[in-house]
Amino acid sequence: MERILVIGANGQIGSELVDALAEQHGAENVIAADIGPRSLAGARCYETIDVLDSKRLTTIVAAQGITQVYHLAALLSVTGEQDPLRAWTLNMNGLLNILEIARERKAAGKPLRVFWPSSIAVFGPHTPAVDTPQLTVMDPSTIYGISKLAGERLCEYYFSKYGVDVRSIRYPGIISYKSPPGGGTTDYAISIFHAACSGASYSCFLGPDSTLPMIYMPDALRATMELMAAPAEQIRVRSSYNVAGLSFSPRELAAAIQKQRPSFRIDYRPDHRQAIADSWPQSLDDAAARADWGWNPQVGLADLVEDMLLHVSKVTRLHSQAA
Ligand code: AKB
Repeated sequence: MERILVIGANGQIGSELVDALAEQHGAENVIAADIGPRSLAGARCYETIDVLDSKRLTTIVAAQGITQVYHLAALLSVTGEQDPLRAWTLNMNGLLNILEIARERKAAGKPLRVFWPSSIAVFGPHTPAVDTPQLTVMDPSTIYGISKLAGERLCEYYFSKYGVDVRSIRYPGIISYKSPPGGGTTDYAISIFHAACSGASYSCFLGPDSTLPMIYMPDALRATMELMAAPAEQIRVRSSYNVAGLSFSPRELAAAIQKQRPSFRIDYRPDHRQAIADSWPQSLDDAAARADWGWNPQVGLADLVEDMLLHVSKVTRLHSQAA
């Protein structure tokens, strides 16, 4: 039986991952944790944790008999640039605290499997932008990307030096409707649906041809859980896996929305986020993830757009009824 701690449970990924894990492992075995009070309804166990507080983390892991940690707390690419020192401290020291606890638990014969998300932000302007390989030039230009690259090296180090069973995915932009994204460069691909569903036009902060790798939340959750469920000997990459979902530009996404909402209008006003997008890949080669643990994306652009429009419309209707 697994006992699972999800740190960053109130965030975009955490809020959905907690439900998916509860379904698989039983709600009583999933402990949701975040720095503030619980922001989502639900009867499962919740702990208030600052991931920088290693003493409290150690106590909770021991007291709850935790066997798996999903450590999702981080500052993303845009919010990271607003306070680089805070981003570095949170992103690096949070990960180090978890890896140290996993090292100690392993030495005590109580191994802890760790999931930690990396990002396409580990790549930079000199990385091949199309079908970006698993192993390639990495010269990130944001503090977020720098912290994720350093984090990848730490994960591999803790695996090869201490045998810590740490696993990771380089998430593309994740598209979802249940909770808002947290300050990233790929957020436009969510805001655009909220504009389309409330009848507004959308002013995009990236240019029309800024193609980026993206993934729909159900695929992202499946990738995360399949990676964590795979036998340890199959996990040959202990830094972080490229995982591709789909790739599209704002122009292509807008056209797909217009097929279903012909009156939807978009204009383009690139701002400071354009430089970040320009330094990231357009598409990823995820052959290693496919070969090692059977990754296979399922959601294409047309299905993603249809599902997002359906669900964001419902949320928009509920909000306007409540107002
Ligand atoms: C961001 O845009 O910062 C994130 C990411 C790609 O890691 N969504």
